[in-house]
Order: sequence, then structure tokens, then C-alpha cells
Amino acid sequence: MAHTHVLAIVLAGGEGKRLMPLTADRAKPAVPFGGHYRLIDFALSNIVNSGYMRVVVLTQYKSHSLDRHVTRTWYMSPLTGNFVAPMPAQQRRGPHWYLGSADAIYQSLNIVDDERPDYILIVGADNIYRMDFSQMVDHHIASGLPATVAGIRQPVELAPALGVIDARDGVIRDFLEKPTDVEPLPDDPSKVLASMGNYVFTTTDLVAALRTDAADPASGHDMGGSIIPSFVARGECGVYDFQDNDVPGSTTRDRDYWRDVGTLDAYYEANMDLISVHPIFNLYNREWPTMTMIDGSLPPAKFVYGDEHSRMGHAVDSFVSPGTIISGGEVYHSIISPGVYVHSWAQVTDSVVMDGTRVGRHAIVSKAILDKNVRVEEGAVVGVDLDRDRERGFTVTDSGITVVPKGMVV
Ligand code: ADQ
Repeated sequence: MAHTHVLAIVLAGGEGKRLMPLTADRAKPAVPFGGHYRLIDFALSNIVNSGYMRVVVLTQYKSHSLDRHVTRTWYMSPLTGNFVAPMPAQQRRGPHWYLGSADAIYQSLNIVDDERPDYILIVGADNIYRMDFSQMVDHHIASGLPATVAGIRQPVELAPALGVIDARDGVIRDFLEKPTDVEPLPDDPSKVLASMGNYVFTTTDLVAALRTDAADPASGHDMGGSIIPSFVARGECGVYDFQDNDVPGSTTRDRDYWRDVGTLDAYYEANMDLISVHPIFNLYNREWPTMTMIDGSLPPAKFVYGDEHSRMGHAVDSFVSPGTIISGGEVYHSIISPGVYVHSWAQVTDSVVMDGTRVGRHAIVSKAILDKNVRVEEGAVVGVDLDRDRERGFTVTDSGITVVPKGMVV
């Protein structure tokens, strides 16, 4: 339905506390991912591939690198009538920042007045998946309901971090935001039906709900905590099953793949999914590309044999980004971002290495996330002795991944 006018809103203001230290000075959607992407590229690629070219990105915390990335990468000339526009917190309603995601949208309603869309698509900025939102919009229109939430089956243990849906005949009967105690699905006791944090609204209904919510001092002004429950209470909220989504060029696996990369472990696992030999999340689908902008001044990745005593510089089961030099070092099962240098005799294994980081001669990096511009000195070891890593002040996750903050010398 190309003629229906849809405005897409990306919620990109989350603090991402559980991703610290990666979010120490950048917003969660700006966290680098998969080599040269940032998390928000996945949401924006889905939106643009779905044919929606009018997009506002609501930002808030530490939004400098996010704004810069969105502006540089996703810029569309206004002459086309299309836009991907970052919209920083406005403080329109007084001296406070946005209270919650619903307040962020409420404070940005001027764009809705300007654009006059028929429908509003709202998506989060920090999940990894592939989805054709136009199919969800079509489903929304056909249902005749004012609000639609995208749902996916998720392990019951994850319920406390998600909105949980109880639906019958496509209509949500009950919605619990981040419940600690929850009934699993009748046909699968290991799963719940979870909200993906993606919503479609008929514009007039959303605007009315946001106004009512804004006037309620008891509300947390949050989409999942207040707006969705208000539609559910009136029996006006439908569910769109992600299993019904059919992305062009996609393998059936795409319909099962959705990662909420809210924690460091989930972030690490989602990176590893990209490099599994038969990719669990396949970035090679040319019909539904995940897009970003690569620094065109960087030369291609280079692999150097190394000196006569070192082993051949190589990387296997890995992504290696432009500007990288692997000189007599070894990289296994890792994500190497642009401009990384791995020196002779160094070993990098099961790791995520971000832009500009250097791994010195004889250094060992294992099961680690190295943020940008880290310097691992000659002979240094990261991710092997976890107690030592903790003593040095590095975050070590529950599953034993060591995280080294930006610019650190190890
Ligand atoms: P959460 O992601 O925990 O759960 P929230 O913290 O509100 O909910 O974040 C949702 C999105 O909004 C994120 O992309 C975040 O960056 C952004 N955001 C948060 N506050 C914002 C603000 N003030 N301004 C702009 N953007 C803001 C949500 C739903 C759950 C659902 C999960 C799925 O509430 O029901 O299950 O997403 O990941």
C-alpha cells in the first residue's frame, strides 16, 4: 500500500546502563556492532528497506556520536521530500528531559502535525533482526484496530526484561511490562509471546492516547508501561506475529532471529551469530541489505606474512573490516572493526575488537570486547585470567567475557 503515508519514529534515547562501559560516552543505539555497523543501522535498514523514507530518530542521552552517525550515514536530500532526521530532546514541556519513551514521542508531536501521516510506525533502536514493516502496517490496517504490537516467542526466562503478551484471535487481552511472574504459552511451557518493542498506530488514536497519558501525573510515560496497556484495556490492541513476516531474499531463519542486545552477554552473542559458519543472522542477503556508511578513506584489510619467526598473519571464521592490518598475528572467530592492527605473534580469539585498537606483539586476547582505540601492549594478556581482569578494573560478564573500555592501555 504505497500510497498510505507512514511516518516512522525510532526510539533511540535509551541509556543502555547494562551495556556499560560501552555506553559510557555514547548512546546505546550508537554502540558499534558487527565490525563497521552501529546498532541503529539495523532498525533504520529495516525501515528504509520496507519503503518508509520519512523517519525521525528521537535521541536523548549522550547523543553526540549517534546524531553524527545518523546525519552522516542516513542523510537524504530534503529535495526528495524524504528524511532521516535525528531529533534531540526538546525540553518543550519544562526543564526536564524526556520522562519515558511515550513522553519523547509526545514532545515531538509537532513533526506529526507537520507530516500528517495516516499511520505511525514506532520501533526501538537496539535490537538485531530483519523485518519488513510494511507487512505489519498492512496487517494493522486490515485488522481495523487502532494499535498493533509486533510479537515474537521468547524464552520464558527473558520475561522480566520484556513486555509479555496474552492474545486471543489476534487481539491482546493482557499485556504485562517486564513481569517477574508469568504464565508461559499453553502450547510451549518454555516460551512467552513477547513484544518486540515495535508498534503501528493509527495516527489520531496515538495522538489522543499520548495526550491523555501526558495529563496523568501517575503515569511513567512509557510506551510499554503506559500507552500499550491503555489500548489493551479497551480491547483495541492487536498483535502481529513476527512468524508471519516474510522478508525478501530471506531464509526461514530470519523469522526466528531477533536479539535484544540489552546486556553485554547478549551483545557479544549477537556479534558471534554473524560469524558462525552458516550465519545465524545472514548479512549477505542482497535483497534486504543492512546498510551503513564506511569511511571511504580507509584502504582494504591487509594480511602480512610477518617476520621469519612469526606465523602467517591470518584470520579465519571472522569479519575483518577495512583499514585493518593483520601482520604476523592470528585472528580466530572474531569481529575486527575498521583500522585495527594485530602485530606478530599476537592471538585474538572469540573477541569483538572495535575501531583503531592495536594488539601488540605476543599479546593474547580471548573472549573479550575491546572498545575503540584500546592498546594491548606487547605480551599483555586479556580474557584469560578473569580475576586479574577484574582487579584491573575491567568488567567481566556473567558468562566470562572481559570488556576493556575505550582508549585503555592494557
Ligand atoms: P525496553 O527496551 O526495556 O523494553 P525502553 O527502555 O523504554 O524499553 O526502551 C525502548 C526503546 O526506546 C529503546 O530503543 C530505547 O533506546 C528507547 N528509549 C527509551 N527511553 C527513551 C526516551 N526517553 N527517548 C527516546 N527513546 C527512548 C521495550 C518494551 C518491551 C519490549 C522490549 C523489546 O517496553 O515491552 O519487550 O522493548 O526489546
